Amino acid sequence: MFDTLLIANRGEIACRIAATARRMGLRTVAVYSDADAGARHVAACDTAVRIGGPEPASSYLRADAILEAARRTGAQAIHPGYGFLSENADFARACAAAGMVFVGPPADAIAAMGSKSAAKTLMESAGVPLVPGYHGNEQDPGFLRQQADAIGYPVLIKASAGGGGKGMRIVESGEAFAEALASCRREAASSFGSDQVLVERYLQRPRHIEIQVFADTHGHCIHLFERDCSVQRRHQKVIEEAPAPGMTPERRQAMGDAAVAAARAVGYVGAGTVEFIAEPDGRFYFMEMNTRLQVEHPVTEAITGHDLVEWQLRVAAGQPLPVAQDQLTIHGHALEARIYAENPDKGFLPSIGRLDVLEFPPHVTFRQGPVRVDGGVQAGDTITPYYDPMIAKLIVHGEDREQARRRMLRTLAAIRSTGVQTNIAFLGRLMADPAFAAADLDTGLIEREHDRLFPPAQAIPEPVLALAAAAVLHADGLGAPGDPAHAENPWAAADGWRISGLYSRRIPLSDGTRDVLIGLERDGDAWTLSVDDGPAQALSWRVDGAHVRARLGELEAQGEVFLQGRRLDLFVEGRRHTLDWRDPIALATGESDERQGGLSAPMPGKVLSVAVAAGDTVERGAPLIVMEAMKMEHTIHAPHDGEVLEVYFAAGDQVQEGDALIALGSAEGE
Ligand code: MV4
Repeated sequence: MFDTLLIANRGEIACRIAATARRMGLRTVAVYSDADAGARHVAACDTAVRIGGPEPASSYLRADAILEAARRTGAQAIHPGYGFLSENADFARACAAAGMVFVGPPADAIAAMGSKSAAKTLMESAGVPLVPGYHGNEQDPGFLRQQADAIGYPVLIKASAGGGGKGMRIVESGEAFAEALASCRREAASSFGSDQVLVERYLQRPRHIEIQVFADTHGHCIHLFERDCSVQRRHQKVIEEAPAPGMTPERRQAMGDAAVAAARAVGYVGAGTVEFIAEPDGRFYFMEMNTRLQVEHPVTEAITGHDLVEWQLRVAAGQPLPVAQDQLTIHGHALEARIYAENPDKGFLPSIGRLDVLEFPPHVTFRQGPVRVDGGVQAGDTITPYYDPMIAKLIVHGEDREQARRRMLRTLAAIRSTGVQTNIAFLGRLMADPAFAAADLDTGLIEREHDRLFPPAQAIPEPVLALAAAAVLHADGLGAPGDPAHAENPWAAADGWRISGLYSRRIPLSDGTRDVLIGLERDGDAWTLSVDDGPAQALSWRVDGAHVRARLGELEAQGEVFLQGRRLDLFVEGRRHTLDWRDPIALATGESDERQGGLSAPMPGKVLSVAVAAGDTVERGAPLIVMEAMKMEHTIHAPHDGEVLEVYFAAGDQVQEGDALIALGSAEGE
């Protein structure tokens, strides 16, 4: 076994690899970019080397800088994690050329699985089942149309060099084929540099079932059962689980055998995943092979009891696999949920900013157990636009699926995070969804359950308002006067008035969709609260740290409240409510924050198109600029009616976070 391992990655996976390497007694080397100098993965390793700027292209994707870091620190092995250089055959070769062990498969195996159509040809000859279709080199449109007719519609045209759902076209009929082919070719050429396509029968509601395989350099190749990753949105996995609900021993054996045959056909070594799509009747077809460790590997670790990173390191050091196929069994059921800094109500737009609070309940551990969290960020860290905005993965293990599901629900409700938007509430709704609970899984689940998963905004519940008022009055020093923080406290009652024992103040709050005005009155020791000038109800409260109890009339409420600047995060009955204190000065003048006239970039990115020019008059809500940030499109809309005074950027321009994009004059006086 080598004694020093360099981890050529960041975040959650770098922390996870470091934990196993250290447990095995290895020295660990982290690499980091300028955006990551204070990151958890740096602290988790014995040594750390800076490799460049915040953009992946100038750091985590730089093979030269990583190899130099390995040489300087005396590392003999490099673990690429996932993403970045993990499936880069040239990097695997460069490691070997530099005398380093690449913790992954042989470069030729990576390359063999890199082209979807070549991989399918190879799999066909290895006896691995494929979706009926054509994946050869003949690309004449007439020929491909004949193939599609023979397959039967609907068919799917896919870019041979594609993957992850990009460059695919569903074709419903022969008449629509030529146009779809041309459009798929154009996208394939511009996205992947090759316009080669393949044509397959289109499965309407497939399940995504993948098999974890492992091979060593001694000729052993085994599988560690399946994972079901059907719950996805736009080809991003959301929930993964093992075993797959409804799997029979016979089907498991057939899929496991096919996956091992696939791995053997390319001379595989190390950890890999063979991805299949499956039909409701259980028929399954090879899709692609991922030649690396996967994000969702912890569910397999949970049900098998083995540490897959330890196996990777042993195999890379030339040791045989620690167990044979017949020594593996499945224990219970595991679920993984990916927690992201993103806004499900805005098309899952990444949410950039400082993670002010991040607390997991005490039953959570950072290693294998009933509730495991794998994370790469901690409270105080910033979610930047440079990397995937994952906060953590939550992995629960139960005796059966229902126990695991309940554990997941309970744990999600007990996470405290503030500062960025997260998908935690969405994950909770997904876990509670009847179709998910009944394991009625396929890749269309999130879309089909849309109305249940994206409920319309509700009025802010009264208990939440009572707790908000209590927390504000408490922070305001009512009960703790003379607090030195008081002067800086935006919640301080600048707008209150006192005459003898009487005191009154109004707190304007907004949850982003609704505004509410809390009215508070004090007479001696007695307080009342009214909502939007409705009837006053008696209010009393007690505060213990973040924990607040309040009584409003007959209503008893309790929860945790975090105050940060003008923002109030309340965790009540398993749900987070974020309320902003609306600026009373802006309210008084009828100006909201956006009405200052400037419209700024919410995050760094590129301007894709500009819909307006100086001199145009626009109505509130009109699209002004489309930008691309974090691989997603984001449209900037007019916050109010007005005249475009100036446009500061053109299509193709790079913009920084906070850059003013457009000056919009107010509509008044026109
Ligand atoms: C398919 C398919 C239906 N029929 N192929 C999407 C990404 C790539 N890995 C393969 N994908 C699909 N290929 C045929 N012939 C449906 C999908 C698909 C999908 C597959 C796995 C997981 C999620 C998916 C979501 C939409 C479409």
